[in-house]
Amino acid sequence: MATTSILYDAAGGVARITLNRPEVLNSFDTPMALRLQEALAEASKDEAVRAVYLTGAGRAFCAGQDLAEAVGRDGQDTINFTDHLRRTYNPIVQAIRALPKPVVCGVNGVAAGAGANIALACDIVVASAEASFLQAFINIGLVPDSGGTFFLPRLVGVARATAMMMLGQKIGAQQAQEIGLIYKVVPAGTLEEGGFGIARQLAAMPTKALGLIKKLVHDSLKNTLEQQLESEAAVQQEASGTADFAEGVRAFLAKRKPNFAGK
Ligand code: LHQ
Repeated sequence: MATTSILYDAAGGVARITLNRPEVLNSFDTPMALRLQEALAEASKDEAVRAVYLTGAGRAFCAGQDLAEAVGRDGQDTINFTDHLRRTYNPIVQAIRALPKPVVCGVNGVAAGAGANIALACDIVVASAEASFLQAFINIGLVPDSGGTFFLPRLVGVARATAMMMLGQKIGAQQAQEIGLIYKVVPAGTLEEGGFGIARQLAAMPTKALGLIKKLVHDSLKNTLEQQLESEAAVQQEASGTADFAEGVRAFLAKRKPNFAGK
């Protein structure tokens, strides 16, 4: 398996994962998708990693499926799409959502097709002003996958989601922020500070509680208010058992800055 299509670097509490096939706008072939799964698993199990930062090399974030692999250069189907999704993108989206640590996506350029939806699966999405989001699927006669039909209506409402998926037009980063598709747009050239900086900041925060917030937010999408209140009550008890809660309270009472260990 090629290992360079995904770069992985863990330092200072942050695992930086870089999609790295810039010559094809970081579009995914199967080895790259499998390698991303490995990278996410590594970030999940490494206790020294307290936040993940996902970004792309070169001018794009990710152009989705490598279409040359999907249909072959002669335009003939070479893969079964159901099997392919189950083996590649679905586990990626599920791994991002299940990872008990915050995942920040730094969208450095165009995010299209499955690439856009992998970005939207992340917990905090920061985009460079020159980035864009494109539900490209319809432009080649496909339907959105990799969670697009789940994330988009929830993020921007049914009207905008349907239009984005049906019209297949690029949404600029500024507009993406305005409609609530992403957290924030930062000036071109400042993603390192504005995106990676957020991952670094999160890596010094109470990791267990961050993971629990993520779980509560995701559970809320399928719960009633009553179930969610119960869930909060149970999860709060869990948070109160962490060393970081003890440290947070101690620091507050001593009027000093807390030093969270992520435990
Ligand atoms: C690419 C790609 C690409 C290969 C740019 N593949 N080479 C799941 C299940 C199974 C099968 C199907 O798919 C899926 C999930 C999906 O993701 S389906 C959606 C797949 N993605 C797309 O349809 C997006 C296709 N790309 C584009 O629309 C454009 O390239 C965008 C809008 C992303 C960027 O446009 P430009 O900035 O104008 O760049 P470009 O089009 O000139 O691309 C630069 C190079 O990258 C070019 O190669 P070349 O050799 O001419 O320099 C493209 O062929 C290559 N490339 N996307 N997905």
